[in-house]
Amino acid sequence: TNSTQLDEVRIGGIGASRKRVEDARFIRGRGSYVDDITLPGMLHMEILRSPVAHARIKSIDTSKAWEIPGVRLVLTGEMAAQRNLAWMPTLSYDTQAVLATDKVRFQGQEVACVVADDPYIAKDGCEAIVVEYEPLPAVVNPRQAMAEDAPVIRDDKEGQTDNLCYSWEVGDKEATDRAFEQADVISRLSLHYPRSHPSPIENCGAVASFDQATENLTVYMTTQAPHIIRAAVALVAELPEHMIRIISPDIGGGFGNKVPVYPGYVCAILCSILLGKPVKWIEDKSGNLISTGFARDMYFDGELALRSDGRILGVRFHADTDQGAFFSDAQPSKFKIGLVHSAFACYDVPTGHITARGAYTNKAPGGVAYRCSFRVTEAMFFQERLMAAAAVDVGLDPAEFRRRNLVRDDQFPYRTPFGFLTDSGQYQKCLDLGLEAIGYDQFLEDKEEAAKRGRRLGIGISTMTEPLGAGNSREYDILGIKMFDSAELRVHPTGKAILRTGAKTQGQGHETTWAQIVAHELGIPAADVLVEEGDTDTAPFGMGTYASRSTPVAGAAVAMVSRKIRAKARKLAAHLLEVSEEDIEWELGRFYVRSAPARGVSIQECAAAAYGNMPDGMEPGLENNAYYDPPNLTWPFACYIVTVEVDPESGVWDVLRVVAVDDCGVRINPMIVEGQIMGGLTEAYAMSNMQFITFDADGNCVGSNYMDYLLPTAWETPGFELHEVTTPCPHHPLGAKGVGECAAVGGPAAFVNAVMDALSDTGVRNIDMPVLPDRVWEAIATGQDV
Ligand code: MCN
Repeated sequence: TNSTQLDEVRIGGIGASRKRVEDARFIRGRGSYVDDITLPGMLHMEILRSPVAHARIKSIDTSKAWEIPGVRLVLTGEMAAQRNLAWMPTLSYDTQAVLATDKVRFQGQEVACVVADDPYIAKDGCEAIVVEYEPLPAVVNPRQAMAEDAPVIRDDKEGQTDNLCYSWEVGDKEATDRAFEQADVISRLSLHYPRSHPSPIENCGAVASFDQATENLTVYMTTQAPHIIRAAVALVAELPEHMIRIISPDIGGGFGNKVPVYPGYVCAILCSILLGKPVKWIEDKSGNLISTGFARDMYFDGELALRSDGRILGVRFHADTDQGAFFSDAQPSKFKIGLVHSAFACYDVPTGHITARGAYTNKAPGGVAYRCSFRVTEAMFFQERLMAAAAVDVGLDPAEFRRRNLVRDDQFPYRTPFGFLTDSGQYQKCLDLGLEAIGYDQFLEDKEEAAKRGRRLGIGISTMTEPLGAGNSREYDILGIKMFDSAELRVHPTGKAILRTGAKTQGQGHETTWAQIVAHELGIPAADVLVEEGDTDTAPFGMGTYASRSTPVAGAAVAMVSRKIRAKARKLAAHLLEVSEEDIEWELGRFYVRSAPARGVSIQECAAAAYGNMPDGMEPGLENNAYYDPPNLTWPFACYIVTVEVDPESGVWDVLRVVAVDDCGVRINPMIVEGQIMGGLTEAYAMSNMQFITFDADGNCVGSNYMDYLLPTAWETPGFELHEVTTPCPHHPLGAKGVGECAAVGGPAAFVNAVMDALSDTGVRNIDMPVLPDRVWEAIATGQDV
């Protein structure tokens, strides 16, 4: 065969389950992470964190720290303030103290930092700092925080006289109230989605290097969004952005944890500017777990208005969110994104109304978009828990109840109850496939049979769609800015290529999949395409990787830039073949003359011509870039079904089977997609029963270590049975939809619904996550919600 007949799978195009090229270095321990960066003369920074959650700082005595040999700098908030750098930018435009001065507002808050010759001296320096705290009463629950007599936590904010962070409502209240008046059945549920933490293997860290000669700043940094961070660093460093280079090297997991700006980054940059030396800061595990990037912590009360045949007439709910001491979610007025996009979006619900409040508390800032767009996980969990409860209330089988309400294929494009446009899907087909795979009817029989012998089996379903691909300017106006992403492709004379995007992989496999898109569009073998991300000096401007936006936005840009390259290559081919462009046909990797198909040139031959044999008047070279602003979000759909057995004596529950049906449109690399789904399900399983982080009345983080906040290993994790439905996205150039977070978002409800189903005869409606054995045992013993 010649290059013209290369089959797409063989060259590693779309649909090829190509092994991840980056794994070759990861599994050999040859990845290069921030902590692997060593620069000449580099110093080390440690952070002193507050041991208490709420206290006035009476004094900070750093004198003993300065006396330690090898200590180069001890930085406090007051010193930062002298450089006008007391505050750092957050996503929400809230102001967070880089280092606390007047008060500490959560346990783990950064109070001072020490730079020294090695990290151990820096740690000794931190221990030598004496801080006098005068304890203040702490508030650790948003509803407590909103009570009249609660101490005001953010008294540093002008005009802030209570702990209310924001409140908003969306939807049609009147129409929704009417729907509830007309309802045959009203089904209610209240629950708490607990605080959780992304816990990537690699903690946050930075190596900041300010060159006093050129006044250029280079920061190696664990960030999911290098270009956005560069804008924030420009503010902090008071340098123009062309003098700042952010390099995000290999990242050991992000999961949303590495989107925000954290005080540690800012301190490292400040210290490097002050000292004129490279400064490395590597966060430790406990620092990461108690203070960096919490998520969730939302209380829901809601209800569904139902007709007796099970059709939903309307939905309304209220959500109270614990924001922690600083507001690190998206901007308040835009906070609705995510939650409102996704709530009941997969169901045919005529009307809905949501109210929400956020409160400041003495906890570390919450609100990181942990493997979800803002608050989607919470919304989907509440939705699917309420759906399960409503099925019981209306006397329908939960699968049948969903089938009656899921948006039908012929309803697309479909406006969700809160006004967003979903454009494609086969929801019923996914549900049916899931039911068939799990052997639904047989399981119900087995369950009944087992019950006769005192065994408790349960089955839980969760179906959902979510908006993936933050990028669309109209439908997803995040932070009030337009979003997009970018790709730049340079094909060398040999036909080998280098591709750079504005996204930043943290383990998702972009180095593999972006090359597959180029292979698909140009017929260049994927192995001949080198993918680079994460360096603001070389990569085109982009918005980073989170909210599963990379395939929908950056991936589309990769296709678009490849198509631009192909258009120029076509001109080169016409020149080489001495025919007009109109007479040329394209097949994977080759142009040929329509009337004489044997006469053709490969894409590689065109590349060579671009650098020496181009037609007169043509600009040399074969490179281009593309910026892509998608016309809509992408809307993947998923159906997760879990079966469990609960031991009534101990409350322990075992997962029997997990079936997942995911429709993320065209899969670029099916194996990577499956990996993403398995990873998400693993996190969903852990959230449902392993991860316990709570705070005592004084705001101390209980369970601030990995003995209590358990990370799932292969040992605990159940097996997953994955199935696929493909409904191409109508507006994505490749028909792909995002997938990175679906299973983490939709999974938790399937596990909890399964346990609740096993307890269906007890009258218990809800057990809050984590559904620990003692909670299950108590629920069975008392017949009460836990
Ligand atoms: N993919 C595909 N076909 C599709 C959709 C996706 O082949 N139809 C592939 C993509 O090309 C990419 C991967 O699947 O290699 C994930 O793509 P996408 O859904 O676009 O998500 P992102 O790349 O934007 O990743 C973000 C998403 C999020 S929001 C979190 S959080 C998360 C996640 O991905 N964090 C992760 N998965 C993670 N996986 C790892 N290993 N580490 C993290 O930190």
